[in-house]
Amino acid sequence: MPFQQMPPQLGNQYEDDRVLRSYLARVLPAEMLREIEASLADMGRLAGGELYELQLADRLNEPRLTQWDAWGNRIDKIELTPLWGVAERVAVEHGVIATAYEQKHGSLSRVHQCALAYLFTPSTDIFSCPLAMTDGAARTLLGSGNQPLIDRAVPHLITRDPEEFWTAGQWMTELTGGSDVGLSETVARKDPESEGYRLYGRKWFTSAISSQMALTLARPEGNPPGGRGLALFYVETRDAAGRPRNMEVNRLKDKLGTRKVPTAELTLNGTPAQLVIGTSDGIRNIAPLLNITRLWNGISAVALMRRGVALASDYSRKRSAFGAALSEKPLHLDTLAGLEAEAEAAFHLAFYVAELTGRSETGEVSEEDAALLRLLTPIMKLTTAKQAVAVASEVLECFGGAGYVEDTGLPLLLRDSQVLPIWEGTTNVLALDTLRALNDDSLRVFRTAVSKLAGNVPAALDHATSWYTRISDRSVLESGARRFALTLGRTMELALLINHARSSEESVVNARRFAASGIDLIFDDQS
Ligand code: MFK
Repeated sequence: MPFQQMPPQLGNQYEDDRVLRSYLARVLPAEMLREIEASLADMGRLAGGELYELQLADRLNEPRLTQWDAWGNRIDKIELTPLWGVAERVAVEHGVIATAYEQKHGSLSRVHQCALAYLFTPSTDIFSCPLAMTDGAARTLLGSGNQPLIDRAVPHLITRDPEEFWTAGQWMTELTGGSDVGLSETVARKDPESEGYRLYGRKWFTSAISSQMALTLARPEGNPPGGRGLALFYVETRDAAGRPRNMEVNRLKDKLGTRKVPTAELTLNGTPAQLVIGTSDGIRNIAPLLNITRLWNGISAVALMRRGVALASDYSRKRSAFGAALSEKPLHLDTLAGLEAEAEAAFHLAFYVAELTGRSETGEVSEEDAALLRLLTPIMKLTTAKQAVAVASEVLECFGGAGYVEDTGLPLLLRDSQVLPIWEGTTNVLALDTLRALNDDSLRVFRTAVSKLAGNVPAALDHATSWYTRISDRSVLESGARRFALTLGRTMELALLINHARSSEESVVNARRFAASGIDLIFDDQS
């Protein structure tokens, strides 16, 4: 018989996930875990089975934009890939959004929801993107106090009925920039025929244009330049016949990854829109959406890391070289162990932010925890995103040439991970947001949290603290902001790992390894 290589396989992605299971056993009351475990095992079964198979079979399909019909009518029809259709139904029926809003288990519902999202994400071709924006839109609308819009849209966003479900878009990026949103040029004119406005401008990078509604920013005529002059608007994207409402989809983006996400360039030609909250301060008002999508970014990062590690570990038992399975080769095992440590550290940080987010949503959060959440959200997003790219790259290498070949489905992991440090704020923008959220109080709260979790303050945190308090020159502070934020992120990951290892012995080895993997990135000469 000629040699035939067995491909990697996945089992039930909940049952096989030691880190997820031991984490949930630690943070959830036993009764809650008993209640929700079937929902997690079900999602784990789908993610390791049916959805994964569909994902591999669907590999070459991409969304399509048809701008004109046969008779010259502008239709801008978007066709999605088959997996996206299935993914939407699965997400809705399994409550991947709804769980966080039904709040059957109070603040821990957010943890339950993030666990579902974590299991769902790696087999569903970044359908997590529209879900993240939908979740963020629901949270933003609910916090806006705009009852007519809440009544109109939120039931669709958080439903468990696929027929009723809407996704939401988040249209922020314009040609002037994805980071410096205050430069937005879209203008909002009062609509004399209604209570609302009409939007005119170009949106340059609008993810998941298939959404039924969107939250977007525009400048009401007469408002000053800058972020404060923008206002937050609600848009319903299509009319009853399914045609875009006074807007044109110019083209879909040709991207490195997330190719199943129909990301578009739009021209708004008088698109009807309604103010969500006030006539200014759009950036501040859209921040709740950003903070939820940044949480999803972190959950997606740890989910993709977990998927890579699961595939590489399984493959190591199926692939032999130099006389033994890779799983018996010391250097290969060492490589896998390094990946597992990074992935587990990142996991605990993302889910810690989920816990804090849940408590802030149910009002159970202390002032200190609120400050910690504000600080940790950008830190978590930027740290886990960088880890995801590094882990995905190493995972591909664990497969040798097979990891570089498209029809194994493996390159997708790297391409899709690469978006994580870019969208929702690049690493540098979020490092600067970390400085925005940092003050003496939040730094003190951060240090107290680390010290409680780890049992002491790691030297890296003392180093970061003394660097930060010593620097008075803003340009020096900015130039070191990324290293500073990553040091805080990795320090918190280590503290969370140490804490988890107290109740889960198998995490001890990951904590030891992670501690030796470069926590302190501060560069003193910069001062
Ligand atoms: C897999 C799941 C992933 C999710 C997929 C989603 C796909 C969607 C793809 C996209 O749409 S990507 C586009 C996302 N865009 C960004 O993330 C923007 C990145 N840029 C920033 O975050 C900049 O830091 C920012 C635009 C906020 C800077 O703008 P400004 O005008 O210089 O902000 P400024 O003046 O510092 O802050 C304005 C107010 O907002 C301040 O409050 P006050 O008015 O009370 O002073 C800030 O404190 C507040 N603010 C800013 N960021 C905040 C925030 N508040 C809370 N949380 C934040 N994160």
